[in-house]
Amino acid sequence: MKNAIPLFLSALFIAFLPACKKSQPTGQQPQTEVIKLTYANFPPASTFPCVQMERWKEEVEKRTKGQVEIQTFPGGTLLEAKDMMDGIINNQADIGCLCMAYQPGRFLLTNATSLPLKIPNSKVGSRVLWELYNNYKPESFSQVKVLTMFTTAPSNIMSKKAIRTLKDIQGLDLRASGGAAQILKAWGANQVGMPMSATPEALQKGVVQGLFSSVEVMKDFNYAEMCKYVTMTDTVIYPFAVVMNQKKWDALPDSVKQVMDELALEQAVWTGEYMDQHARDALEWSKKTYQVEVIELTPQQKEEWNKLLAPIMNEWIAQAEEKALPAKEIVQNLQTLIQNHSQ
Ligand code: DTR
Repeated sequence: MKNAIPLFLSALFIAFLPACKKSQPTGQQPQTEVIKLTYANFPPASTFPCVQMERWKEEVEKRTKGQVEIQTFPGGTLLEAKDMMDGIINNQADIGCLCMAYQPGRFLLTNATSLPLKIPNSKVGSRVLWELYNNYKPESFSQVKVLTMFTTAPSNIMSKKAIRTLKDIQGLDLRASGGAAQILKAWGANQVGMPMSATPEALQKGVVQGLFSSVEVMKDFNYAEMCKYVTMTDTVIYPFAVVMNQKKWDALPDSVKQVMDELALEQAVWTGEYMDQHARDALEWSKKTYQVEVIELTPQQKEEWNKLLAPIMNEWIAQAEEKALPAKEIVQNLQTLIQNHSQ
């Protein structure tokens, strides 16, 4: 009986030893949990929206030292083009990349970047769009966290038949979306609207005779095989956004939020530079690989084509004023931003 108490205490100590060990790792930092996020995109993996997605993923994983892991879903495997915004709001994916032109009314303010304002390239376009968004913080993005924005390079006509004059484009079935669609109509084409992801089939089946977009798609979608002509109009850009579910964003540690916020403008510029270079490369590749003919318009022709676009601006202003937006001020702001960033 005399030894019972120390014996009992030693048994108790031995029993609790493993538990103590678990809660006090010797000299180790407590392991932070890995944050796993999903990122949805609508076009195939080889296209520029997905190339920028992979770059952003890599940078975030590197800069958070592995605290964040991002699983990417290209090709509409998680969310399709037009479902992107609602899919992110409803948390079907944590992050999503969307093309604003596919829902022109929904993203009216930022789609002003698709007006014929002569944005010279994607780098300028991306900076202008990001600044415009930050200046006005449009209602259409109020339910999500915006991680970055960027634009395409200016649009050109890729077609199965040569388009050398305005006469050649009359009544031709050409594909475009959003602001660019208005431009095709103004030139007299029969504009057919659909997201880029639906275009390869439409071209193959002959539903459309060509499309209006930045020309990197000649290579990335192999359109050069079917579209043997590119008419250089260098008109409007298409704006894109990368958005995140608000609750998922709110739950992130401040250090991770800081990494993503610091990456926003850098990513816009990176994507702009990538797009501009890739558009040039794709055109060269198309000429070499499929003997694509690049048709340049004369300065007089350019003037004639541009003249037809004047009413588009007034239509957008009327539409925006109807929604109580300071439309003229927005256009002025855009013009200033384009000028500043083009220098
Ligand atoms: N020009 C727009 C957007 C766009 C340009 N290149 C790609 C590649 C993949 C998806 C979309 C886009 C368009 O015509 O849809």
